[in-house]
Amino acid sequence: MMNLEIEKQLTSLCGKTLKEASNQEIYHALLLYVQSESKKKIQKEEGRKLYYISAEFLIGKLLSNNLINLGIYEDVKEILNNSGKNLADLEEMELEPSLGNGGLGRLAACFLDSIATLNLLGDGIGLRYHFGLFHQNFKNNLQNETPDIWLSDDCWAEKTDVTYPVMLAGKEVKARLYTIYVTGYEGRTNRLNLFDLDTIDESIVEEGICFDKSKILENLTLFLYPDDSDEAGRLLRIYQQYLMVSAGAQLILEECHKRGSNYHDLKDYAAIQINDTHPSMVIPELIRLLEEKGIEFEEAVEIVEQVCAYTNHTILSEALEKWPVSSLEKVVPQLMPIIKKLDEVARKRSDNENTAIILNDVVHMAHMDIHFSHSTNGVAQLHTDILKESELADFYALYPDKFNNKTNGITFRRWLIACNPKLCAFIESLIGKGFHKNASELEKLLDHVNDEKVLGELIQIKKHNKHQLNVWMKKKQGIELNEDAMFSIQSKRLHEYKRQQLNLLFLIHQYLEIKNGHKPSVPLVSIFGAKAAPAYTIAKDIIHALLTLSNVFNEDEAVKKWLQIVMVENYNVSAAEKMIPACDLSEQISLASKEASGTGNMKFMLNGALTLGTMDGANVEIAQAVGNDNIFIFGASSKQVIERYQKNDYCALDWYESDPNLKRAVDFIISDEMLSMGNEENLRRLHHELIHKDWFQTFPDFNAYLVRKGQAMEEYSRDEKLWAKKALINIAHAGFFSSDRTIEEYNRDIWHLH
Ligand code: 26V
Repeated sequence: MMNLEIEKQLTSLCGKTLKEASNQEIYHALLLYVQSESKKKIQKEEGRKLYYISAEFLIGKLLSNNLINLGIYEDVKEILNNSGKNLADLEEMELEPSLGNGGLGRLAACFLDSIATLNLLGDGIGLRYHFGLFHQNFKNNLQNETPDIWLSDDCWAEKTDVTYPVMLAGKEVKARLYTIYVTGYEGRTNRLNLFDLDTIDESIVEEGICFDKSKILENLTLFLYPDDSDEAGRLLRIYQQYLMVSAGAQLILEECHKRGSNYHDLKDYAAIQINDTHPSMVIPELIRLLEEKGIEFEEAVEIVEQVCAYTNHTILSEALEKWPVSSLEKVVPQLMPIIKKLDEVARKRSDNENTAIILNDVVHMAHMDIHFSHSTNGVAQLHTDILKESELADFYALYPDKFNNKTNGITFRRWLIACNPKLCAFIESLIGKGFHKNASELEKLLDHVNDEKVLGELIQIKKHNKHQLNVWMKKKQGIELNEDAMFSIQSKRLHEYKRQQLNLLFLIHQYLEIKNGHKPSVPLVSIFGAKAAPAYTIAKDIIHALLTLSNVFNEDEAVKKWLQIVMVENYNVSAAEKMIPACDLSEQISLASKEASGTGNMKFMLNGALTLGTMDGANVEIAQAVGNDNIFIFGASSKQVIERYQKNDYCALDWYESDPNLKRAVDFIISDEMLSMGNEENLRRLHHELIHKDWFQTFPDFNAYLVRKGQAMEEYSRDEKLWAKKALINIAHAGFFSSDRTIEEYNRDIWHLH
């Protein structure tokens, strides 16, 4: 019945039968159909409403996800099959919106899914970038960047005729609202509100991702996070952020007013979550707008503090935004008097200079957030503890009640149901479908961990997923994977603190051991997915070294069978959906204390990979959940690392000189083999950086990493059933890492919706 109705609608939208229609026409019809079905699930707005403001929403492709959430995925698949069409082909046609850099943006997308699924009233506010995070390709073993195109006629973002005036550097521009409907799993529909200017000109893009940064009206939303290594780039970021928060704040006030707010009671109508410091200007902007409505400064400050809450996503000081007063004076002169008054208020609240907002003519955005919001949260227990004990200790002393932890989570709809249909169906056959909405039900799997048949099936599913990844890689990059090998995957942004270079040193060590006749217990395919920021030289050198090493292995017939490095080009959400289900060993090897949470770690665990990791971020909570027998932990603790930084006595050269294995691996980077296939400049720079800086302390953890990874490989090769049992235990304990749980906690402790 359902099928007939859907088919009728699709046929009418195509204007011809599905058999006759092209894939493009069917895709378009499906988009319209899904949008109209989603709109039917918009509910009346009652009570307080959440606004999640974020410069990034890494939503990924939407077609399958929306079909799943609307409960019509299987129906549509069948209808298409009956007409000789294939849903997977249509999925391939969708251009992926990569409107985020990594974890922070993906988290925002998972949260929108969970908010709608839990039937909570909450919209996102962000920017409609014309190009997402750059497209990465490899040429001569180097990363190249080109624009990432996602806008087309078949785009999920609907243009509206709603606009808001925004003053940028004294000139008024018109921010236009675009809407993407966000439908929860068997839940309500909310909105993702994205702002843009009509004046953007895509033709000003020059070579690669370069463009004239001075033409603000033409380039403001052209790219996600332009390079901020020069003044124009930094200014552009302020322009972007202000466009988002000013239009967003006007939308919030307008909506609340329409629903009956007199502004004095704004807290009864709105909760605003500030995702990192990118949207922090919403605080002074709201105060400015409330003053325009006739509210006194003191009361406006009070209202904003009741409404706003702030999430911190990193302790890395270079990532905490601080804007020169002179830049803000230029772009947002209307905000500076307010920020100065807020600084005075802050200085009255505490005479500790460290908690001031303006220091040496620089505005500390995070400081403003903590003073003038009612909640500051970290994103994993360890991260929150570090914020309280060290990074933000002065603020914690001032506002102990504002601080709280909200351990990140992921949506199981995308990261299990959609990306791993075989595993999902198998779990359903064992414990039913309850876990779709109640993730803790996965614990029922614990009843099956000693069932040989179940473990056998789990092994088959992993084999199938590895095969699928192989097929995909062959098609995409012409690379063939050894399916009988263990697949270890490290996929995340390339950053020294995440330590892809530690993995590189391991691979070199393994290679040299094989050359010396010491075969590993199992062949290893080491897969990477990682984009380096275009201006991040060392990160690019690490990519170069990995690609070059991969060539060295491939050229060596004896080694090739045992060791393979695969760099997946342009790692994005779609690539992650293919890679994660195929993983045996999940590499989460950041320097302890540096990774605020990580969310890839959760995705891998849910898909039956075992974690090889440091006691960092949410790894700590994963270890607690699964127990030490079911995870491979290694390396220095966050306490040791923090102490080393405090003492400032870490000397990479000492470690290098005192460990022959380490020295051998590091020096291989500039060996004849490497230099004959790679660039001397890149390789020498990396070698030098490691020996003389190694800022993220890979050397002290090198041996522990070798040993632990060796153990993991040995266990994997010795007893596949035992490995599968451990994988099943990981899946069973993944429930805590559902973003539904995270959102329930945000709502319980911060937003108080319903
Ligand atoms: C940004 C930058 C910008 C320039 C210089 C270096 C640098 C280093 C790190 C960052 C990250 C900023 C915030 C962020 O994306 N944090 C990530 O948030 C995720 C979601 O909470 C979390 O899982 C990741 O651990 C955390 O790195």
